[in-house]
Amino acid sequence: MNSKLNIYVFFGLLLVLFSTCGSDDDAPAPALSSAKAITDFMVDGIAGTIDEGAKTISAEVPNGTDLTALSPTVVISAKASVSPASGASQDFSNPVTYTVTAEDGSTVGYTVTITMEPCASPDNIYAFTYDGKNYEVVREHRTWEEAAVCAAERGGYLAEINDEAENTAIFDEVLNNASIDLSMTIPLDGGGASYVWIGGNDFATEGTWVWDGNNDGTSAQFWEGDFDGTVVGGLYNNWGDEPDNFGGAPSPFDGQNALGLALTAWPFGIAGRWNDVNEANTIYYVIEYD
Ligand SMILES: [Ca+2]
Ligand SMILES: [Ca+2]
Ligand SMILES: [Ca+2]
Repeated sequence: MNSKLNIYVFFGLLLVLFSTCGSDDDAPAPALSSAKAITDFMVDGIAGTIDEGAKTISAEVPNGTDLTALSPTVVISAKASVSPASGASQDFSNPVTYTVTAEDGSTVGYTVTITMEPCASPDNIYAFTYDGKNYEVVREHRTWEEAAVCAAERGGYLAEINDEAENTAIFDEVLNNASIDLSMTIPLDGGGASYVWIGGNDFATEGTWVWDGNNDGTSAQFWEGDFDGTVVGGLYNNWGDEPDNFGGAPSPFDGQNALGLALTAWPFGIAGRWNDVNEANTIYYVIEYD
């Protein structure tokens, strides 16, 4: 092929190119997409409920989840973008707005609210009032500390029994009205009896019994010592022949440091009396509210 022919071919190709471009200019420009929806929202494997009309998304995560660092997966319309990005860690202590930007630049905000499941299911709660105060019996298995944490989360504290009338009222409600299966709330070291947690413990110092039903470390001492011990501050107690810190050192068991209200008799006390039992037992509990 000579050089002259090469030039013809070159200009011929240019012509084809320009005519192609010309025909494109005649067609309408393709519209940029305005699609900007969140179509799927997953957090810790839980699907959020999307209300497309209200532009809200809600999800409930298990109790105990750290709401301050969650990284949801966000699926959006094709050609759109989202901020914060899918997979980015966010603090959901308060609702977070996810802004979706369509290809055409238009935007929409979704308000995402993530809440924790309550620590106690409403189905497992029996509520009653006594002397103008509200109480709840929770039929769920918890260690003493877990029970105290839940009591505090609900705005109360594990019951602090201040006199015989309150002890009788709580005992009667738990035993007769709270729909409790007594066989379901028996700690391993309570002499075979059934119990519910109330707000006393001797966690800090063996034998120093305090009321600390919200487990915040601020407490009033009501007893000092073992079953031969003494009342402190004139406060009420209703021990059986307890506390005995059964199983404490030097045995492998680590003693008894949490307060149970007995619902049935045991070798050292009748129903309605108190016993110290190991705090790791998981039994039902009673919350008191001011
Ligand atoms: Ca009380
Ligand atoms: Ca103890
Ligand atoms: Ca005991």
